[in-house]
Amino acid sequence: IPSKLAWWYDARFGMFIHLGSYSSLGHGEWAFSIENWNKADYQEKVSTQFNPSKFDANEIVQLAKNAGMKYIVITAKHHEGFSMWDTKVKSFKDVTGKKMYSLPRYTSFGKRDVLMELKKACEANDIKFCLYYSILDWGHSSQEINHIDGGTFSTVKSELARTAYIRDMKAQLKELIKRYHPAVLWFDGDWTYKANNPTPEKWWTKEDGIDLYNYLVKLDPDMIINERVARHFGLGDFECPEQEVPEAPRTRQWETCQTMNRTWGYNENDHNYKSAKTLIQELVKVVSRDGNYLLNIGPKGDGSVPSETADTLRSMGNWMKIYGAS
Ligand code: FUL
Repeated sequence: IPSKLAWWYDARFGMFIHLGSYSSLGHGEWAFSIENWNKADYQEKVSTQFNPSKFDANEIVQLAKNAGMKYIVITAKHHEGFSMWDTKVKSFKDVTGKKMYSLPRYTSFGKRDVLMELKKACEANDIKFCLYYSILDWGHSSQEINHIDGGTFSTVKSELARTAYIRDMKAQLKELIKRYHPAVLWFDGDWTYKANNPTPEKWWTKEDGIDLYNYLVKLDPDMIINERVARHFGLGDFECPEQEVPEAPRTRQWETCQTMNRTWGYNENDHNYKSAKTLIQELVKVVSRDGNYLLNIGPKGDGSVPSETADTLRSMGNWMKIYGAS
């Protein structure tokens, strides 16, 4: 195992947190796409309403710690393009181009920094703080959401727009690294499509993934980066099977991410929660096959943790206290 992965490999069990402006709508983190919102309506009617005033970093970290989790990965920016921190990178504005499209600037939430609150609570409890970042961005002026061949992609308007977006994305990532020093940068949204192109050619390429990885490790050589920096090319430091446990043995480190119900972001209509028993069995299977397990919670739009989720984490903690390694 590469030495920078030692703590992560040892950790085995982490918490994923999907929190973004989609949480306020309560239809899951893909609502923008599934419900066919246009940018302006989504931003005006959904994002402005986001107000996670009940977000309690200590409560969340205690839930994680009690369940035996050793790291937390929270969404800094999901596919919708809404930044959870006070980004200064100018192009991350709303569709009118007048307002920064971020939690402290676009909502009535105020100036609290939820990522910093979580980072501090993590540090106080010996939990590693990590960030998720979506490469594709349905809210950014360089891109449009497009439904092609049964999939949802982001298309770029031009090569110029593509290059400028990648430059700005790197600037955002630099902000995140300088401000929050995430132990893991967990990329996602590397599936893209070139506009007006009859062949399924991506605007985000393997070369872009390599370039981004090199850029990031120069900023922080200890930072761990997942394979979704550009999937299927063996890039990054670990693989991310989603909601499945691969057969062992694997050639390199991996982490299965899993939801508690069926979406990652809060979905008020989905009460189909997996039982603590099911999740514990999966955790055991993952660890027995030498993987890591990243179990998701989707706080509500007001930042609070759904009671079903908190209960499940507590039950898992009860099991972990008897059978889990400390
Ligand atoms: C997927 C995303 O599209 C989901 O919304 C979620 O973030 C999951 C972990 O990765 O690819």
